Amino acid sequence: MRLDLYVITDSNLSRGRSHVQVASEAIRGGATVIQLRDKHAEGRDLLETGRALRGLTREAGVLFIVNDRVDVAIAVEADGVHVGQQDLPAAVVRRLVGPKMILGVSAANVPEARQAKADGADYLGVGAVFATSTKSDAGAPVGTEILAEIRREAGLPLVGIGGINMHNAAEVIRQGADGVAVISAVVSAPDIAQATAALMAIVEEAKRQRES
Ligand code: TZP
Ligand code: MG
Repeated sequence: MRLDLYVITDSNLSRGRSHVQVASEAIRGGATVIQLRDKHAEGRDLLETGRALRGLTREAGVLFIVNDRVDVAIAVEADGVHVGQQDLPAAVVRRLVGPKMILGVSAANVPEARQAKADGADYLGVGAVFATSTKSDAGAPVGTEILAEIRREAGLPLVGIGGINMHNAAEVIRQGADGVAVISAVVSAPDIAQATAALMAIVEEAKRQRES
């Protein structure tokens, strides 16, 4: 599971570009994971979009995760599904999707991370690391130090999420994240592929430094 640069689509922040356009540009720029996230789409539209993204990601060898919608994730044969603390409980989702599908869970602290692991999570999305206006209920920023703590305590791969951009992504990696998950830094950029590639270069360089 290569979590290095996890791009989450959001059609409200994409300057009119569709999920498919955003995803294909992000893939071109080197994203390693694409997550389909749409809080407003009707099931039928989401299914159609999910099928299109499944095709694109499969062709590119990029992981494809569906946010919240377990039913859509199963129907389009996504690689995984991601749930937050207010969605269906991770243990229930694990039973629904079976042992093979990747299960991602959002965690803001050590108890949530431990519970997610016990419930069968494969990776964690930890945040919001920094302040963000993208998600209105993201809560107070948790900062970067918690990343190392959660990694130690839960022992699961993790991505930092929330307010991550070119200026702070390296710090997230230095603190022990396996990757960064972003919406606005990529999806709202004038050139999505270029923004993805620039962020990817920062993540890779921070990983090299961490390992040397
Ligand atoms: N979960 C926690 S913060 C967040 C989500 C979905 C929003 C991330 O968006 P951005 O624009 O990268 O801050
Ligand atoms: Mg959710």
